[in-house]
Amino acid sequence: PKTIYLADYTPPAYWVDDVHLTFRLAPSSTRVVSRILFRPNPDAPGPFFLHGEALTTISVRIDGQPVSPTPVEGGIVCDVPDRPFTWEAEVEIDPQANTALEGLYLSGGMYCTQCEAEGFRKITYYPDRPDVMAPFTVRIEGDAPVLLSNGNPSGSGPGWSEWHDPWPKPAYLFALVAGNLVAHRDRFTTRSGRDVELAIWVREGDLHKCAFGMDALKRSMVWDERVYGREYDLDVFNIVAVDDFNMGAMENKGLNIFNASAVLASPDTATDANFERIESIIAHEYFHNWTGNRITCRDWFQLCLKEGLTVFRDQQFSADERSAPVKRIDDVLALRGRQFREDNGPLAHPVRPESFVEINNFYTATVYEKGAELIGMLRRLVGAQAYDRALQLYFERHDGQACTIEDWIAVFEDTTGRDLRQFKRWYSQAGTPRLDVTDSFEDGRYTLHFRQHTPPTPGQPDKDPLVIPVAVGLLAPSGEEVVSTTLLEMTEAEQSFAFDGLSARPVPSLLRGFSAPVILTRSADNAERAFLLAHDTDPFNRWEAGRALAKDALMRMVTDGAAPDAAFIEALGLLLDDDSLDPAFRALALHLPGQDDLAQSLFDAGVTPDPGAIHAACEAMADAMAEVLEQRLATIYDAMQVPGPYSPDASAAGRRALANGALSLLSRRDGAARAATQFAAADNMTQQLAGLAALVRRGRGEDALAAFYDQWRGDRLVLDKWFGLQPGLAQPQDAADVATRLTAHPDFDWKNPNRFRAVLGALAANAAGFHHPSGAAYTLMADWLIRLDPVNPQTAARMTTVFETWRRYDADRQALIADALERIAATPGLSRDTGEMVNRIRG
Ligand code: BAL
Ligand code: ZN
Repeated sequence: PKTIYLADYTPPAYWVDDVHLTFRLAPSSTRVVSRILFRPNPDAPGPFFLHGEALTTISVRIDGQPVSPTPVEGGIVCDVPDRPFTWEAEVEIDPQANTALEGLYLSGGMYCTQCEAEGFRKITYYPDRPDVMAPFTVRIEGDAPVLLSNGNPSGSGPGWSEWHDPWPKPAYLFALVAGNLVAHRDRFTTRSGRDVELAIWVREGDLHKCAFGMDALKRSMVWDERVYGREYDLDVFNIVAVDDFNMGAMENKGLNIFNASAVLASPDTATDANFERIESIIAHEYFHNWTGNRITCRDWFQLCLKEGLTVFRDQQFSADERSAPVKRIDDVLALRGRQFREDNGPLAHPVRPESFVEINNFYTATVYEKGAELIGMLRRLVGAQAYDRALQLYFERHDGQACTIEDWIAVFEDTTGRDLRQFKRWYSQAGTPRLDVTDSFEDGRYTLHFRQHTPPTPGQPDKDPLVIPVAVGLLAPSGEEVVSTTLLEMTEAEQSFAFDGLSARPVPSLLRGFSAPVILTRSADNAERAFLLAHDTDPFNRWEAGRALAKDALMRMVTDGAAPDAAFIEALGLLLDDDSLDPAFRALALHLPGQDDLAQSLFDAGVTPDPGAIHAACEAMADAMAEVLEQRLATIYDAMQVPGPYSPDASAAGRRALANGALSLLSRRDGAARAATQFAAADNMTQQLAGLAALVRRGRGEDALAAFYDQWRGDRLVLDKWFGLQPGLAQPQDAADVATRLTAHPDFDWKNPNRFRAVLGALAANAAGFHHPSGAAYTLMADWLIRLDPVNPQTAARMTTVFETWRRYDADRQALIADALERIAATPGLSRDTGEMVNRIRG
């Protein structure tokens, strides 16, 4: 397979001025008729090439005259006139056979599309690249009652509908949906007075699950007007829920298509976490209308231009709608859990990669989440007001264009006069920087010494110093803050910053709010951490101090056989008792660090992690916490019960999170009696699932699992929870067996990405189970990846990342994983997607 390089980018040889498509829908023989106005690009003359894959050509004409294009790899070439001309083609495609869920496919009898990144070429011949933008008119003929496409409806009758999208867009934003759907409708009036009809289209039985998504959409529309000055620009905004979908959702112009799990929610079927995720994904896709659609990417190497920015915007939205500190902690947990893991392994790549084999493999935590961190750092460095001005310039200057990171950086340079060349290294340099800190105090002067260092990553042995914004506060020994949050700008490999006029050596609170995506190393002692846990004014660092204490205690248990640290548990108890603290914040503090996170920290400290020992340490720590804090936890459990009907709002969700954190620990003391009661009495999914999880964890879940299955077997999204919970919570020695049994279950519809991920993804997330020395989970995973790959390469390739940490482990585990990877790599006909991933992971 061919590697594609950013350095090889050339502009398109032909522009498109207008697109007209007619679809005659039939499950295995859909006809697509295209009429496209092309115009040669005088700045980049070249052959006339159109992408096309799995298309049966019926006819092609140029300016009405039949022509015979020549098939070439990935498409066709054709002799064309040296002037604007009309291309007309009729092709036949087979949506029913399309299990890859890319292009036009059928999901439960409903036609839908997914074109990002390169799916449009499976629909018709076209320059399927994001820098070719055009207005589209689409006519759909089919017997489904609902026929949708992008833009505004421009006509309809029995068996047909027509749509016109006036905003020039790249083909990856094309969408079509046809099916037996019903709408949850609403309206929105933009601040300049445009009336917009809103609809969420679902199967009839899901109509009661749309209200929250609609509310989130309207809140997103208001927020983008208020915060970014961005208004919606069509008469309709349609969202469709689809069962079979590779991603979370897709921002097609005016017709967002959502994985059902990312939009459908009712109190009885969705957890608080589901509601929160839905709110953020609805916002994310809506915000793409400006950051992605009106201004798109020149090429796929610039993916972070729209994704990093849109993630940053959806994070800002959630922080405004909910608790900002809790949101920041959640986002950093996700960043460390997924992006740091990626950055520290064989799949590390820059936020703007320089090459790829299959672009679908680069929809990564690095492009998305680290991409968002870069925007946050820029905003911190230039200040909120300059950020706002730069964004307005971005929207004015680039509306209707396909842009690059250079364009993005330029609006900040032009607005602020700053030279951002060094900052731009963040886009090209992979790996998580380490920031080592030491300090000194003399004659009232406190000095912080920083040293930055980014370890080598594949293809990048040497790294240059980055601009690192370090937000710092200083606390006096009394606990009083003597220097409020100050932003230090580190630009050198080593740099010192001094604070004068201090009467005593202060305690530093470093990297407040997690001001840069780095790993901070400082030989802080636990007394200092306990001090910050008690006194820091920065909520993120307060949480961070507690987490550092927990991590230190757990690592000592693993490496030295230490007992659970009584001082840590006592500090945690004080925090839990502090009713002035947000319950959601206390719930986060109660969570022990993840076992994968501990494995990486041990590895970084030069210890080969043993997942079984890590699991045992976490269990012993949880037992000790439950024993010591039992009375407090019982009080909290009772006090945090939320009376009245269920509401997914942040305050109620925070109380439930704290109560359920307490429940999980209390189940170790009460024979899971509270969990059984809660499970039986629950009137919402958050409570029901927390009860079930606690029962399963304690080995008392058999009856509850059976009851849950009987209750929810008709609801695909809830059944995914049932499938995921079991391998996720199984004891290490049982996890592979549990997953094997589930994959033989009649409801294991493995071609559905959500169901596949529910079982295999949950197995991999159970670190001690996945890495059990038997190697059974590795074998099971490889078997299923080999089976899924020819059916759905994109989802199979994504799942290979479960092996990305393999170099951390001992020789026996490495040998077992190497065998699994070797077996996948040797599979005849392996997809480009999975082939690239396995090769990169093997290194
Ligand atoms: N553009 C792919 C899905 C998303 O990031 O919104
Ligand atoms: Zn996105």
